[in-house]
Amino acid sequence: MGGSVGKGGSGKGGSLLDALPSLNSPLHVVMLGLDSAGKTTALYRLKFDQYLNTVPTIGFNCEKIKGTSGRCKGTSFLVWDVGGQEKLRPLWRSYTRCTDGIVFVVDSTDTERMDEAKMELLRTVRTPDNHHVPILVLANKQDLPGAKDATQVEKSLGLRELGPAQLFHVQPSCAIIGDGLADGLECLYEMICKRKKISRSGHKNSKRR
Ligand code: G3D
Ligand code: MG
Repeated sequence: MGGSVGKGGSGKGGSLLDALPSLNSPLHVVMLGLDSAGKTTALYRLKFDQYLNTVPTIGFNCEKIKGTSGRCKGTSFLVWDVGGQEKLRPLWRSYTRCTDGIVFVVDSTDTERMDEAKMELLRTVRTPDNHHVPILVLANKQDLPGAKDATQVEKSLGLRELGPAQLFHVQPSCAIIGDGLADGLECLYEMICKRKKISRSGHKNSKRR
C-alpha cells in the first residue's frame, strides 16, 4: 500500500520522506468496537463535522475523510465502520486484513461490557494479519456521568498485554460533538508513519544481511 514518495532517497531528506505514507493513496483505517459504542456517530462527525442520527449498522459504512489539522492535514483516510453486533464480529477479520490502522471505539460508561470489549480487541489484534497494526482507542461518551477516563479504559482493555512493540493511544472523546476525534486521528497518523518507518528500516537491515 502507498509509500512511493521519496523511494530511493538517501541521506536525511530521503529517510524522512520514506517515513511518510504516499500522499496519493488513502490510508486504510477500520473502526471496530461493540455495538452502540459510537462508531458510526464518530465516522459521520469526522466526515461532515455534524451530528447524524444513527441506526444500528448492519454491514458497514465507508467514507473518505481528510485530515484537517497538524501533520495529517490533507491526508486522506478511507475509513470502514463495521457493524459491532455479536453476529457481525466474525466479519471484522475481512476488514482488518492489510489495514494501516485500527480505531477501536469504546463506550466508556459501559462497565458491564468492558471485558467483552477487551476480549474482542485482543482477539482482533492477535490475529497474524494485524500484527502490530497501530491502534487508536476512542474512550467515547466522555460527556456522560460515570465515564471511565483514558487511563482506566487503557487498563480495562489490557492494552499493555500486547507487549512493548504494539503502538497504541487512548483518546478520550465525545463523538456527538466531535471532541477528541481530530486529535485521535492525528495520533493514529503519527503511529502509522512510525510503523511504516520501522518496517522499512527492518526491510533494509534484512537486505544488508
Ligand atoms: P455504533 O455505530 O458503535 O453501534 P452509534 O454506535 O454511532 O450508532 O451510536 C450509538 C448511540 O450512542 C447513539 O444513540 C449515539 O447518539 C450515541 N453516542 C455516540 N457517541 C456518543 C457520545 O460521545 N456521547 C453520548 N452521550 N452518546 C453518544 P441513540 O440514542 O441514537 O442510540
Ligand atoms: Mg454503527
